Amino acid sequence: MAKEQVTVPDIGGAEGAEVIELLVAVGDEVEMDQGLIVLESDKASMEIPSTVAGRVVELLVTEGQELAEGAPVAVIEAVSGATDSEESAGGDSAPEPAEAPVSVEPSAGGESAETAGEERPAESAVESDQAASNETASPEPATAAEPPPSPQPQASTKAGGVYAGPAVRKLAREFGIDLEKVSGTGPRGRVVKEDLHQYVQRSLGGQAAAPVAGGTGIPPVPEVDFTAFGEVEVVERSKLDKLTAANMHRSWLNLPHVTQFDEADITELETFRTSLKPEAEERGTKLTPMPFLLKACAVALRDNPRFSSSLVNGGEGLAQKRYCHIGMAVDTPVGLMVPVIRDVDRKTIWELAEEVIVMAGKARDRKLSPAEMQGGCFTISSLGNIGGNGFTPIVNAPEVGILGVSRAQIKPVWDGTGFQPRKLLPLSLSYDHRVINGGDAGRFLTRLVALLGDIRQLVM
Ligand code: CAO
Repeated sequence: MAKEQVTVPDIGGAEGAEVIELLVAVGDEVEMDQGLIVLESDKASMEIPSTVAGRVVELLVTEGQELAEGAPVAVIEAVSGATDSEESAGGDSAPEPAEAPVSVEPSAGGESAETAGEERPAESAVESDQAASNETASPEPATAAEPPPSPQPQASTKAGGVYAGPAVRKLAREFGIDLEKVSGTGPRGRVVKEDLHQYVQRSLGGQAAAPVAGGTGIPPVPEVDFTAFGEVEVVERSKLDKLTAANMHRSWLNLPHVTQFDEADITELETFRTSLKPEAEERGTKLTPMPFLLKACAVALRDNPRFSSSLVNGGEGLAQKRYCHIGMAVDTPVGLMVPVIRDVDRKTIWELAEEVIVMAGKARDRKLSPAEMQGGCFTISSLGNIGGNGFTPIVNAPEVGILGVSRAQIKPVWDGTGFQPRKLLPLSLSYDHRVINGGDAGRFLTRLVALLGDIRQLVM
């Protein structure tokens, strides 16, 4: 029977992604598109799927190994002649580039979809590149000098319910540390070397001296046996859910958050938008407030460039971004995802309207590539179609600002002589107080409110 070598497909530019889990062992029968291994880069976790149905005859990787595009993963003895590559390229064994799809982890309910057997070339529970680069506790590198653990294909980095790389496991063994007792601060709650250092420091009585900056040293919430109170069903969380949770937790612990609130009078904007609905229909698109919000944010960011920066060099410098890419939080059945709309400042309202629909659709269909979720300068999270008066969004670090948008409502507004019915849009701006001060935020929000109140200014 034909043997096919499965290699790492296009993983969205990720260099040196680490093998964090082997999903199959030699001898296992696998389906086409079934995940063989899980790779984790600083941008994403993704399963590398089999390009053929058959039996695993050789696993060419071990946990902790770093792989790049084209690296061999496994040899599969095909049960039938049909393979991805043969179908698409007349027998060329090079795999199609993986579409790294999101099944949100933010950001996309990866796991449920995963377990439902969705046919995605590579599932990627993606965190923003910025978020990843902001980690104070960086994942331990898999060094070439350190021999990988003996190849045990069934061993998982999640053994015992704990995510940790081989180097960390080795270190934990050497110190006799039970990894289950260590809180992980890496992506997806992964235990990294710094967590072990903190754990040892605390065990030696250094609790008071433990730095708070990395989010370690905080007392864990004790587990409760809820079955003591009634019937309970425990549902496995999706990868996307867990990745989102890790990103949120990291951002919340690392960034001093402040949120400011205001309301924009969008009465005229709404009149204008409504007047364009027939044209939108003719164009086969839909015009919601989102394209106007994107455009207004682009102008406010141009006028308040600190909101387009990120801390670098351990806080010694600020990277000032000269591009205008804005993330848009999308609520999907599997979790929260944040596609990034590029060059917002250079696009028309119609182009943005189209892109909002395309990106939201891709997010919901889990078709976003990692690249489409990276590179944002700022994020908009709109709950306008869902409801609520206001909320305090968590900054998508290492971005420094995020705009929360709630449901617009008609309210009476005093115009000096009487109350007028005006449509008011509640806005909440959260920011990293290490970079943005209250004055910066006040100016940004005031500018945004002015732009949305008089959209003619958007073209100035
Ligand atoms: N106030 C009142 N109505 C609003 C509104 C607001 N702030 N924002 C949108 N709407 C209306 C739209 O105008 C549209 O109605 P019409 O068809 O009559 O014009 C309707 O709500 C539906 O809009 P939409 O949701 O389809 O499109 P959108 O462009 O406003 O938003 C998207 C797109 C992807 C941002 C949105 O669908 C979404 O997923 N939001 C959730 C984001 C989220 O989960 N954030 C939380 C992150 S932190 O956990």
